[in-house]
Amino acid sequence: SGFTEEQEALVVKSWNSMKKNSGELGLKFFIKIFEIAPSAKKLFSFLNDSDVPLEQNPKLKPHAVTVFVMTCESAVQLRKAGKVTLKESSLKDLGATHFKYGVVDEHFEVTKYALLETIKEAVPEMWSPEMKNAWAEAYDQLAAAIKIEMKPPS
Ligand code: HEM
Ligand code: ISQ
Repeated sequence: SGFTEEQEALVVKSWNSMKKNSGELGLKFFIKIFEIAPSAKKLFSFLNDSDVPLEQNPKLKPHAVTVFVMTCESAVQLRKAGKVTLKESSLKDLGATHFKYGVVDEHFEVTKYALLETIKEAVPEMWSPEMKNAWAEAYDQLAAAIKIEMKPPS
């Protein structure tokens, strides 16, 4: 039961194969989110504050890559500890930031779908139902941990 060593290996293996193209991957990830939920663009201050086209925005790729890296780390934590073990202070910060920018449950769903689609297209030769489940579980648990802290800062 819980998150297995095999599941962790599926996530880590696919991430190791994807990360050399992480910039391109991050851009694709963002574009997928905005295709499904165009209004989500408004949430990101660094896109609104900028005059350059989306794909040239210097902050876009590093931001998107962070979500991949954190989901991969979540997989490692779930296997080791059975839960997401981000520092409480960083979870509080993440929760407060996402609350402040108006992120809601539907955004988490769209982002999950876009993440899985992006991985499927990046490593088609590795992709399997088991790999999809492993990434989905790691993402869901990370998202749940963030959502618990999504409230006004106290
Ligand atoms: C900011 C991670 C889900 C929208 C951030 C930051 C991180 C992060 C690390 C930077 C925090 C900071 O600057 O203090 C994650 C992870 C997610 C997730 C790991 C899922 C497990 C989402 C979703 C949305 C979203 C679903 C909405 C589509 C934003 C926005 C910001 C942000 C709008 C602030 C960007 C800005 O500075 O303008 N996220 N995020 N995030 N995230 Fe997420
Ligand atoms: C969520 N939070 C921060 C950055 C992101 C980049 C791409 C997709 C989702 C994100």
